[in-house]
Amino acid sequence: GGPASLSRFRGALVAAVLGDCVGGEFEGAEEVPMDRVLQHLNGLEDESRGDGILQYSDDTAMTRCVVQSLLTRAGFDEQDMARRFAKEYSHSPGRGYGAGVIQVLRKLASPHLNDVFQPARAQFSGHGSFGNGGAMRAAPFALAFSNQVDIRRYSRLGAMLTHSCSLGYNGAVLQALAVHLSLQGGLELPHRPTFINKLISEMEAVEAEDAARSDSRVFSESEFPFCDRLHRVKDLMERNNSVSIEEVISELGNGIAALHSVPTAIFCVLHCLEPREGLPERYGGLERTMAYSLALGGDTDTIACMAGAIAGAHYGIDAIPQIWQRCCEGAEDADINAERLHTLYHQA
Ligand code: 8NA
Ligand code: MG
Ligand code: MG
Repeated sequence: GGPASLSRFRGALVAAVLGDCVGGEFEGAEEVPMDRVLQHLNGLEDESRGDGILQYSDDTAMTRCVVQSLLTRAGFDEQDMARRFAKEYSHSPGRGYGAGVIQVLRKLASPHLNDVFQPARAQFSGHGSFGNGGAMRAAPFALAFSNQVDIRRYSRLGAMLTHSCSLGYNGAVLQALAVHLSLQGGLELPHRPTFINKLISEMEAVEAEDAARSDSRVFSESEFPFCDRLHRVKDLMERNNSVSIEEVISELGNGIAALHSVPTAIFCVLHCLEPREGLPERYGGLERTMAYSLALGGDTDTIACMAGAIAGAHYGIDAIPQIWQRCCEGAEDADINAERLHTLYHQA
């Protein structure tokens, strides 16, 4: 479909759920041989498999809250979004939330809370969380708002409800911008070389802010940490087929920090735009992106969820095997909500 077509909205939201559900199998595993990944994915195609539906985790649980809030309020409302996070957590606390964010979610449930950003600011001795929990739920901001100023502003605020460190919330901004550019056709062949350059120049402005500069110093990162990682993504891309999984992990990371996972997810999508050795020839780009993300190990559900959103916005819904969709809890809801977001996006 053309830029911002319904198919792209559906692809983004459904593939994010898929990445979370399918990636859960390997979350936290240090080494994941591609054989095991392909075995897992092939298993989804076996109608008679006994293990039933794959459940979604915190990534999708919180994404659903973001989506519902943006739709119900027809825009960003921090009180409403915070309430939904708290309610979702108290209803289903066993979805695999990060160890720190649980404290925030408990405090957000208090009816006496005036400043909904305060609990997040109190995390980690006042430094705030740099986890990828803000970025994993950032895609809907790119599906609700059409202009980059709104996307930047609201993806940042949405993340700050739990992640007040710039190394956390700027990961959400980067993820939302990547989905936005993909939705606009930024990964179509003629535009590909500019995709990463645009992200770098956007993040240069984002990371020039005082808060980002001071957080980088506190955590001994370089002055423009996300930009630096995006430059590494570009270098790896230019090396094309000669990049090993080990190098991707050591250059970009596969961990629970936003800095060690959002650029990684972006790399997965870019790398899998073309057929790759070791991946089945029958796979299309979206299937390649999923398989490759899982083979990196580490925070697989979240990296596959973020890569899924970016890739899904590029390939559209028809690129996602229906049999995969049927295996994943929440895929159908995501499809319905994508249509509602598409309407909201084109109304505004
Ligand atoms: P979070 O805010 O609790 O952050 C996750 C973890 O990162 C914390 O528990 C800390 O260990 C560490 N961390 C974050 N900020 C700081 C800081 N300023 N100083 C020191 N340590 C810090 O949770 P989140 O919402 O960001 O979640 C991140 C990931 O954890 C998600 O992928 C989610 O799925 C979850 N998770 C990951 C695994 C895994 O093995 N990869 C397992 C279970 C849950
Ligand atoms: Mg998870
Ligand atoms: Mg995770």
